[in-house]
Parts: sequence; structure tokens; C-alpha cells
Amino acid sequence: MKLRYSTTSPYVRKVTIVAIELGLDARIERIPTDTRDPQSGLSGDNPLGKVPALILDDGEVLYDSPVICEYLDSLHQGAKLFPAAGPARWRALRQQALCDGIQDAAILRMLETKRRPEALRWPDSIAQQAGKVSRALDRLEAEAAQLDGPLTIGQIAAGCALEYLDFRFGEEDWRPAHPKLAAWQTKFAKRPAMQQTVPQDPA
Ligand SMILES: N[C@@H](CCC(=O)N[C@@H](CS)C(=O)NCC(=O)O)C(=O)O
Repeated sequence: MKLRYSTTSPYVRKVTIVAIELGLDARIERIPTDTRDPQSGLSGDNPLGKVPALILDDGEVLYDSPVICEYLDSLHQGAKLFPAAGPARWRALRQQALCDGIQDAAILRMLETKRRPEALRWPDSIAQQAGKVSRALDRLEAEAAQLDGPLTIGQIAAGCALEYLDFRFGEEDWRPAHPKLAAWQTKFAKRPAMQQTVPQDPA
């Protein structure tokens, strides 16, 4: 398998954490991919031009990160990160959707504030994306107890989203207003897979 990746993508990070947690990481070759480079070949693999994209040995390409993570989870016989059925499955999938959504909104806000020339920035859009993140954090705080228990894709997505906020908006500490979440994240961040994948380069 080959994984198209960029070093700062929180969705790639989620896939990598899953691969490490499941003992599959060594089976994945890495293809560094600049999503802004039309010559990268990315759009041939994923017409949406996004990473992560996982190229399987038979040439099939999987995207986006929830699909890739569930595929990796299908490759082993141990405890599953995606519960097979019932309320536990829907909870884990919803947690993943909520936390991926935090990243979606944080990325849109980051592009609008840090990448766009000042004259072209749209304050309403920045505020709208910040509101999504804030409401999602409040919901996670209210449901923090649901992040306990056996490891799931929901927990991994939460760990990635919270640390992505630290990475891009470290000056706005989410912890004081979300103490239960902060306590959970402090513990979760100690997992070797989390520590091995801390994003380094804020470029
Ligand atoms: N829903 C997708 C989101 C992937 C995504 O947005 N990746 C970003 C990098 S963080 C990307 O490739 N952006 C390039 C673009 O949208 O053109 C997933 O979960 O994989």
C-alpha cells in the first residue's frame, strides 16, 4: 500500500495513528504530496485533489480518511477501532464526524485568516467557522465521558482534532473552558502513536 500524504494534514495524521495502533504502519509506503502542485499526480489518484489517498496493491485508490481508516481496520484480527454494529458503532462514527468537522472548520478559518491577503478576507466566514469549532468543543466537553473505554476511531479523531487546534491556533487555548476534555486529551496524548505523529512544521 502507498499513502499520499502531507506532513501537516490532520486527516493524514489520523490514518497514520490508526496504522501504528494496528501494527500496520510498516506495510505502508509513503508518497510525499504537495496538494498545490498540479504535477504531483494526486488528482490522477484522487480527483478531489486531497490527501490522504491510499493506493492499494491492486491499484484501487481509497479516500477519504474515514474510508482509509476503516479499510485498515479490516486488515487485522484484533480489537476493532470501528465497532462492528449497534450503538457503539454509531457513536464512534458520529464522534469521528464531529472531530473531522472541527478540522474542516479550523482549516477553512486558517486559510481565510493566515493564507488569504488581508483585503480579501471575509470576517463573517471566519466567525462562522470559529463558531462551528466552539460549538463542537462544547458538545465534546458535555460528552467527554463517552471518550473513555476501549480505543475507537472516535477517540483517535478527537485526539487529532484537539491537537490540530493547538497546532494552528495555539494562542487560543481551548482547555480552560473544556476541563474534562483537557484532562482526557492529556492522557490520550501520551499514547506512543500520538507522540510519534505530532505535527512539526506549521508551513
Ligand atoms: N474529508 C477529507 C478531508 C481531506 C482534506 O481536506 N485534506 C486536505 C489536507 S489537510 C487537502 O488535501 N487539501 C487540498 C485541497 O483541498 O485542495 C478526509 O477526511 O480525508
